[in-house]
Amino acid sequence: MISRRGILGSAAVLAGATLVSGRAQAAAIPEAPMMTSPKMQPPLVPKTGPDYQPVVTLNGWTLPWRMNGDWKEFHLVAEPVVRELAPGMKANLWGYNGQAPGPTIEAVEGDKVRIFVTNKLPEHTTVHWHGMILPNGMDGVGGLTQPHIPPGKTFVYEFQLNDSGTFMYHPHSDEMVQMGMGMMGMFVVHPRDPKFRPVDRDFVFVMSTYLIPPGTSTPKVAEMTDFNMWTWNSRVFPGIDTLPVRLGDRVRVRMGNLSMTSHPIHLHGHHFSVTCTDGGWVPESAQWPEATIAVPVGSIRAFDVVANNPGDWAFHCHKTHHAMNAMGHNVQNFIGVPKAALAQAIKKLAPDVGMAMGTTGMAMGEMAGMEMPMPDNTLPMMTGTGQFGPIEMGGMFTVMKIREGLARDDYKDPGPYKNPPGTVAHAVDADGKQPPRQENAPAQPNHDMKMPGMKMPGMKMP
Ligand SMILES: [Cu+2]
Repeated sequence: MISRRGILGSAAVLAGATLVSGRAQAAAIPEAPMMTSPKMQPPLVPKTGPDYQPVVTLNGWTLPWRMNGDWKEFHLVAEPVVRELAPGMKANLWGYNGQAPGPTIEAVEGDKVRIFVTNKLPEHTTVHWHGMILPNGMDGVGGLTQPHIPPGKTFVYEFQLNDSGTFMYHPHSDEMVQMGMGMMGMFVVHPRDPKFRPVDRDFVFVMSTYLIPPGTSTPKVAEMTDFNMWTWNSRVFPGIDTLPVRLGDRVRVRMGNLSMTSHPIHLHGHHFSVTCTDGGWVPESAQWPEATIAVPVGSIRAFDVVANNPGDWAFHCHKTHHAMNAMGHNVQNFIGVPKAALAQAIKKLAPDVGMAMGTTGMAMGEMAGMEMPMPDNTLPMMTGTGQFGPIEMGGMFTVMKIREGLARDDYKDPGPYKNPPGTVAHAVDADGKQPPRQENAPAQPNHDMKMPGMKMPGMKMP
């Protein structure tokens, strides 16, 4: 189409006429793509422009765009959505283009982006581009840098992406409600030079938390600390996609945190370094090895790891109550308490009192097996099954599955890992007796350990 920009020429646009150009273009708003599935969509390989390794979004998708002259155009629609947190539980959230979080936006360093935002919420909103260096009037802070976008209206943001890196977007209108309802998404800007820190697989997700009382489906957004759904891309275990990786791949995982607390994220079986934050790329000389990295509130941490250790590696938040679902909340500790008589007494007083921890902990019997009746639309506190039994997790937990010979673009869950024979922890034979223990514990540690009686295949006894 003929635009004022075409008449003025691109030099005039670069001189800072973004708003003028925006008005000229507003008559031709691109169609807003929609997503109905909470499943990880394949990476969106760029058909034009510089080449890059596109990201995959856990339980999410990348927002398609169109080129209009030298502008990359996107269309976000802010709206109420129903998001499945895991099979068995749906939540009424607010998000973008059919899902919460919104789709990942991907572009290339140097791109000029034009992002239309249509507000289909019952209240006004804005979009703030977290971490991005842009003109003040494009920063999306309602009242401060722009008028709020009223319900039913479409605004346009235009800016040039001067830096590559990992960023986020979220409202800066009625934030406690709108982010508490799930409005957020990731914004990845790839380096223009494809040789700058390339990776083979690039995963991205944003962390958010909700308080959704058991049996209900709408978050209590006024909560400050006491959340019960700890989510990656508004999904909880066992609903979070696994991260399938080919043995030897260089893998990047980009994690945003728009919840109200920090999350120490731990990957088993590997060491890695933080390579990028929402402030840009970390110089190699400033990186150090880690196995757990805290992602502070309102920040992004991306780490690069060489997937050189095959297996099913747990990948989770290390705050234990963040790897649990709602029923794990406010549970009374009854470890060591014989519970049968107590339960009878409590049932008479308050038939609906909910769950208490078992006499032996939560792992055995009714808790992990979840034979107890639960309210509708409520997930077990700990659930999921692996090849060796119950996994007993919830919330922020998934698995990086590293396999030999996966196809380069294969992101299907490869199933359970086939451990080489003799490499799985196993029971030992104590001849039917109790394994020996030291008889009289000395005041000082005894380093002279006797080794009587145990049969360990392959182990030489002195
Ligand atoms: Cu956490």
